[in-house]
This record gives sequence, structure tokens and C-alpha cells, in this order.
Amino acid sequence: MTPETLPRDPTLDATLALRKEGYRFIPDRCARLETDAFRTRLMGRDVICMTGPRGVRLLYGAEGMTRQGALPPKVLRLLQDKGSVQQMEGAAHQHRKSLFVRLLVEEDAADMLARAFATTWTRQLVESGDTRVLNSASDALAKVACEWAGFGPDVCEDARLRDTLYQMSARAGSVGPGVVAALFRRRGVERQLARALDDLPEGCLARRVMAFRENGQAIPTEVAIVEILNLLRPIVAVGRYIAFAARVLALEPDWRRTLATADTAQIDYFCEEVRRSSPFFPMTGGITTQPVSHEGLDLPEGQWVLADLWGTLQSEQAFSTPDVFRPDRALSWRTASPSFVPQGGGDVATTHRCPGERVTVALMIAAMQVLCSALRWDLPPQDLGISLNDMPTAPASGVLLTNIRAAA
Ligand code: HEM
Ligand code: MYR
Repeated sequence: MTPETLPRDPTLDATLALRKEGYRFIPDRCARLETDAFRTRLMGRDVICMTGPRGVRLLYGAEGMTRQGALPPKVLRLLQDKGSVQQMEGAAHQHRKSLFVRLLVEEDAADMLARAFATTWTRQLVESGDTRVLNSASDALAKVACEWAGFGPDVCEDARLRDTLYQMSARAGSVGPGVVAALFRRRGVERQLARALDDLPEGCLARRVMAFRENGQAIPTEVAIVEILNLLRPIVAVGRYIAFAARVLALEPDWRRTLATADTAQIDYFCEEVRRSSPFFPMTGGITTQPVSHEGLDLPEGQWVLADLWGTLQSEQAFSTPDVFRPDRALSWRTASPSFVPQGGGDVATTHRCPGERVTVALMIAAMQVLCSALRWDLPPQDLGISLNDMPTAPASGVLLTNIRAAA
């Protein structure tokens, strides 16, 4: 089947529809057209949008794909940036990726970060007495991530810098002045980190990134900073998943009691179901670098493809009663699946799958232990609705908790 024979979205250019419909754009159209792949135009370019396992396998594992040029430039520059691991392919990608896999999956960064985050966030919450989970968890994560990387108080205690790390993912899907401001602020943080590099302690994480060797020499400083930001920014973004998890506790208070006495494995399944059911990374893009024949689809060179992650997580074929929150699905990042793809799919070492899943889930578990075991809190009336039009989205109130106190 060639692209010409795929169902076509009748809109002339669907850019506005994507902006309006957000997360629903690809899955709703696929459902309407009764297909897992359709053609349309976005930003004046021909694109194939795919939902479900076939698209996931194409973007995470098929030969002849690149991420270069596959995302709008401002999304790219705020999130991954040029020169980063996400823009590489083949042997060079695998080598750079091995750094992330070592630091984030093979070593015990997850446990260390989780412990540091639980301590920092608990202290802050008890001191402040009330909070918006999205904001306070993201801020505590920023502090913990910068300390973990080896930065001193100049960086870790800089509230504006911590907020910029948050804005980099929060603004990635917006248009207008907000995103431009976030881009400027990202550049500022890059300069600030560059100045701080000389004072880093021996053997710290940021120094290990700087010392990473490619083709016989250490990677250039600008690239090292991009990759250090690829460690800091997404740790801060985990605050969004923590807000989604806190929303479940708010809407279904029984979970507070259940998780208070649950073992880590049960809290783990709870957090994995939060990752399945919460809209976060909507879709990912790739471009063919050669003609690609993939599961019945023949794509010419230069074909832009978007793979729907959010809709795939909501598919009825893969997840029965997808609208129901059910940790007994026993999902795990440890088991490869082309449908459970909150942070991408495929093999982490050789594809663009996120290397941060172990860290993400460990931080979420720590957050649930803080909220369910270490602390007591009240829930004032608030809007916990989630708009699917904004990418990324969050519970409207950010999940407001009041009267926070240590558990007796
Ligand atoms: C890649 C989502 C957390 C580091 C990805 C990808 C997704 C994703 C969907 C694949 C992008 C693609 O297909 O091109 C998320 C979400 C997170 C998260 C929703 C929740 C906060 C993390 C964490 C880290 C991290 C905690 C590191 C500390 C990376 C890196 C890549 C990546 C370095 C690029 C991998 C490559 O291109 O090979 N992430 N991620 N992420 N993520 Fe995450
Ligand atoms: C990170 O890498 O910082 C973690 C996750 C950030 C998710 C941001 C969502 C971006 C929404 C825009 C994507 C538009 C794709 C066409």
C-alpha cells in the first residue's frame, strides 16, 4: 500500500485542527476514517499520521528513519535541541545513547533521585502548608536534578533557572510569545550552566557527560550542555505525571488509604496506570531517509510520519475499558510492548525510546509515598478537569492541597 492509497483527511491543511483538537487529532481521525494511518497536510507539508502498534514500530525500530526535521523547530529547540541524541541515528546514536542508558538505567540514579526528591519535597510541603502539586513537585525535582548533576547553590538555588527547566517542556506545544520567551530563557540557562562547568566537582554526573568520548575525543561543550539539559529538563517534567497521579488520589480517595499500606510493587502498578491514562507526550515524528517498506506500507524517501502515542495508550484493542483507571493491568516499562508507549516504544538501547522510564516511575512512586504515607492534607474545591486541547496538558488546578501536615 502506497501513501496515495491511504485514507485522506479532507481538510486542505489540518494545522489549525491539530492545534484545536490537540491529543485527539490523530486518534479521532483514525477512528472516523476506520484506519490506523491517514494522510493530511500540516504546516504545508504532506504527512502520514498513524495510531497504534504499526506506527510505533515504524518510529521505534524500522531502518531508514530520522528525527531530523520531523518536529517543528521551536518544539525541537525547547525540548531536545540540535546536536542531541534524539537527532542522531545508527551507530553514532547507539554510542551516544549508551551514555544515557548507563547513567539512567544501569546505575542506581533512580533510587538516589527518588530518595532526595522525597526528602526535599516533604520538607517544602510541610513548611508551606499548602501547594499546587504540579508546581511544587516540578520545583523540588529541579533542585534535586541540579544537585544530582553536581551543580552548586548558584544553579540549584536559582528559582528562575528552576522555573525555566519547567517551562522548557510546559511550553513545548504552545504558540506565540510564551514559547519565544521560553526559548530565550533556555539560551540563558545554557550560558549559566556553561559558566558553572569549571566549578563542578570531580566525577560528578555533569563532568561525566562532558568527558564522554566520541571518535576519540570528548564531545564539544555545547553538545555536553544540550545533553546535560536532556537529563535535567525531563526530570522536572515528571512533576506533571505526579500531578496526574495526585489527581487520582483526589478523585478516588480510597487510593490514599490503599497506597498507604501497599508495597512498592503495588504502587508501581498504580503509577504505570497513571502513565497509561494521562495525556502527556502526544505524538512523535520521523522522516524516511530512503524508501521504507513497513508492515504493508510502502513509503517513499522524505516522507514525514507522525506516530500517535496518546491515542495508542487509549486503544480498546490493547487495553480493555481504556477509560477506566485499573492498576491491575500490571503494566511495566520493563516489558516491551508496542501499545504501552507513554515514553515511546521499542528497544531503549537501539531506538529513540526514552531512557528515563526507570527514573520517572521511581520518582512517581516516591511522590505517592510522600502524599499517602508521610503526609496528611485536605482537598479544597477545585477544577481537576483535563483539557485535551493543550499539549502538554495537566489537571486545571495543578492539584491544590491545603492544611498539609506530617502524618501522626
Ligand atoms: C526520549 C517522553 C522523562 C530523557 C523520549 C521520548 C519520549 C519521551 C516520548 C521519545 C521521543 C522520540 O520518539 O523521538 C518522556 C516523558 C517523560 C520523560 C513523557 C516524563 C517526564 C524522561 C527522563 C529523562 C528523559 C526522566 C532523563 C532523565 C530522554 C532522552 C530521550 C528521551 C535523553 C532521547 C532518547 C533518544 O533519542 O534516543 N522521552 N520522557 N526522559 N527522553 Fe524522555
Ligand atoms: C521532556 O523531554 O522534557 C519530557 C516530556 C516533555 C513533553 C512535552 C510535550 C510536547 C508537546 C508538543 C509535541 C508536538 C509534536 C508535534
